Amino acid sequence: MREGLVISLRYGVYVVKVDDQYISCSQRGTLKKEKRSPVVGDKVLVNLEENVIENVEERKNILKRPSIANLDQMFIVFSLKEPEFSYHLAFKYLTYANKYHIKTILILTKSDKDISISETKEIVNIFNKLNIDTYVVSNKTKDGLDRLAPLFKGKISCLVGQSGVGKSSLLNAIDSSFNRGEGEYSVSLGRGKHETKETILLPYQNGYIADTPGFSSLDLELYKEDLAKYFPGFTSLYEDCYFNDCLHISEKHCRVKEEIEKGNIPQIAYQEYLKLSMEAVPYIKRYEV
Ligand SMILES: Nc1nc2c(ncn2[C@@H]2O[C@H](COP(=O)(O)OP(=O)(O)OP(=O)(O)O)[C@@H](O)[C@H]2O)c(=O)[nH]1
Ligand SMILES: [Mg+2]
Ligand SMILES: [Zn+2]
Repeated sequence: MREGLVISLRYGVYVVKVDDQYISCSQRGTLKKEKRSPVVGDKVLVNLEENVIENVEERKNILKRPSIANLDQMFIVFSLKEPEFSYHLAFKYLTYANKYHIKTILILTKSDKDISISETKEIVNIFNKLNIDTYVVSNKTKDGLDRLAPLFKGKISCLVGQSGVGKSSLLNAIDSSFNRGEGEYSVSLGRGKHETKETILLPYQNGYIADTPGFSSLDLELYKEDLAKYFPGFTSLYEDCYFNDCLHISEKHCRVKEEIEKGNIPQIAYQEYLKLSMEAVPYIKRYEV
């Protein structure tokens, strides 16, 4: 039995990296039966006589979307144009990562396109105020990538974001040998064409970076309670609200609202919070009907 790292999964076939070799494997039936199937990023034990994954090591964390384990950090990628930047989606992704206790960094791509510098600065300021590091880059001119690339060193990272924002292009821009397929942005659809089909870990500077398929924000499962607790900037305040199930909307003695009134949490963030909270269902509802 040998230790390996799951690099990718497609149609039930796992690619596992054992030392410097990439081996195609299946999983032992009992793993599937016991709902312990390996995912990308898992450390596994491989039986090299049968090319079968026999066991999965304990995980540091596991995400549902994208399906990946043991992440050190998540880079949430948005383009400034084509597709347009969306606060709504950005806050949704950030809350989702916070729910899984994964460190987040925001990347804004396509800075070479015709966009207003003041608008970009405003976006960066709002996220900086919430202590979220934000990088503005161009995968075309490589502007800004010299500051970003060192962050991947020695870590397991993943790039997430809508189709067409430039996740695969970013990887090609930092290392052309990745040779990732780049898709087209469709003006008529208002999105990319889902070029990347599977999550894959790519070795980079003693770490790994996962390229992932763009997915719809509807795939991010968030309940009202998750938003109240894990929305950027809320986590450290939540416990000091008077009600322990405070949703920070109309409750009295709410710490979150105090910080908003003081201007310590940007208004635009709170507006997006209210919209996301309206869209979400309460966790308890799951058990009704
Ligand atoms: N001008 C400009 N175009 C970019 C930049 N980054 C990506 N693009 C273009 O945007 C399109 C989509 O890029 P991809 O890298 O395929 O996007 P993706 O996020 O990997 O998309 P999926 O794999 O579908 O999820 C391609 O036509 C790229 O050439 C950038 O910084 N500037
Ligand atoms: Mg891609
Ligand atoms: Zn509150």
